[in-house]
Amino acid sequence: MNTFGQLFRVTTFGESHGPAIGCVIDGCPPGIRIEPAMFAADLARRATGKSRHTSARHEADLVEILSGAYEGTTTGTPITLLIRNEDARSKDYDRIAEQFRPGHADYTYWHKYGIRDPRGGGRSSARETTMRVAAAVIAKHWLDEHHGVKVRGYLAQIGSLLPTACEWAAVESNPFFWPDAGQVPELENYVDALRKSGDSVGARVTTVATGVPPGWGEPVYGKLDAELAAAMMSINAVKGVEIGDGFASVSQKGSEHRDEATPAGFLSNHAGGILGGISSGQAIIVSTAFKPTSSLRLPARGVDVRGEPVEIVTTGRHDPCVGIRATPICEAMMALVLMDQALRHRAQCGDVGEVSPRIPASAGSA
Ligand code: EPS
Repeated sequence: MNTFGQLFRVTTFGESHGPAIGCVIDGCPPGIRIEPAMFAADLARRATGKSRHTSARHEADLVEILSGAYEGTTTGTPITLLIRNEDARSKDYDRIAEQFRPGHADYTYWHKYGIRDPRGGGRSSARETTMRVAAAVIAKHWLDEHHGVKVRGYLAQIGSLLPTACEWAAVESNPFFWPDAGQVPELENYVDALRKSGDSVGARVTTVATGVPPGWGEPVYGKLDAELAAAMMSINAVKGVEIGDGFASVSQKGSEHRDEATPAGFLSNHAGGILGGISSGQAIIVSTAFKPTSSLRLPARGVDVRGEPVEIVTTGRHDPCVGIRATPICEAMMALVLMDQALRHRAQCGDVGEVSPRIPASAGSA
């Protein structure tokens, strides 16, 4: 399954070391401005080679629009976006072509398909996330223009390091998307030491959507929170997703967890902006856990395709923490879910007007 969404349907294709990666977006409304330059900023935020803290692969990530647009505007027909791969170094993968990296999808792809593209991990590479970010540029633009919805994220934890402050202004000023500018030197030292040691570490990304009106989502199958969880889980290396207080809700009392309100606004946001699978009008808050990268130069015990024991060492250009550049990917998946749910809501409930005064969203962002 390489297709995501019901009305705003995104299909991605391509391998990390193939000639190109791309996507087809079907069901996109007509009349949206679209030009190659508008993809550059978000693709650069996600890309490798932008700092010493991520993989050194250098891709220009230039988007070609092959269909679905006329004179810079979407026409309602399928949009095809293409990015050519220009800096693949496949020889890095020769020595592990017949081995399974411990903790990597090498093993499961092999047993599922009986064949795999070992070059750069093929489609199990983080490179696949590029097209999600590209497709979401259109979704982010539409959500903002039509509803004033803003989708943003930040790195909320790396290893055991937690931010000591949370300021949106700091997030885009450092290569980690870290919300506390004062801690960046500490982070740099931490990741430098990690990279030198040859090891990797996990991370947590928090993604927040503001401006979502109450009513988006489905009450049973297709709940907004279920689709957000599935969307985040579909990102390579994700091992956990929480909505609002998530697993902390387990130890809370009902009197603590419920979000009380006055006519001036909600007084808390433990629910993460979703009640009964439907947006409440508060900020939607999703937290996503990334596992440590499994491509390590530290030797590990493993087996090869013949079932023989081997010592596995992965060389090449790898991220010591894939979560460092995962913020734009989580934002993209949130935007794609919201765009799809907005169109579904418009289709079924577009005629339902304001039924009573809305409670202002006064709490719950970073
Ligand atoms: C990746 C390994 C590296 C990263 C890649 C993700 O690939 P390569 O060995 O080809 O340099 O550079 O990330 C990207 C290319 C990207 O655009 O995100 C992996 O194993 O997932």
